[in-house]
Amino acid sequence: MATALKSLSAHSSKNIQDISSKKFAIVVSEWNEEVTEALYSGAYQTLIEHGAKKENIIRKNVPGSFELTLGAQWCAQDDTIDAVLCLGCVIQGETRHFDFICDAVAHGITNVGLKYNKPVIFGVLTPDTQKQAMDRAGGKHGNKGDEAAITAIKMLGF
Ligand code: DLZ
Repeated sequence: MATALKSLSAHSSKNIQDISSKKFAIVVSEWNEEVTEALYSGAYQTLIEHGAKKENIIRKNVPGSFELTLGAQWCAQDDTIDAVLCLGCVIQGETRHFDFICDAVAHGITNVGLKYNKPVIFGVLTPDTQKQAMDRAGGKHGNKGDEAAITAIKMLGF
């Protein structure tokens, strides 16, 4: 598995620009809350460490990852928002629900970014187990929230 080899929190310094005037929206799914709160902490801290101002980071919650797309759209349509980070965790269950949610949110988030012509970042974990999720939410494989924040910063420096 790719993330077993590379920490999600590791990144190069290429395309890291001044983000002190940039405004970010972070949309957080409430499902698997222990995981998504850890993703949020990682994303928020990474933006702050790279120079974002607290007042320029807004947080919005949605019930589940399926709703990340609409939450992202409501944020992206605000002209003052420069980038949107979508944070969620869909854990594989016994039914096909997992596939439907993952497909919908991946396509939905992609489309919002293309429609509003701004970075809309896929910070969604899709593990088989809660343990794999925690390993990627500040555990031994880093934090997907950090990766989402760095990705947003790098896309703003494109
Ligand atoms: C229904 C559901 C299930 C079974 N599993 C998850 C999950 O692992 N992660 C997640 O973020 N959301 C899950 N949901 C909720 C859906 O994303 C969505 O909120 C509901 O289907 C209502 O549209």
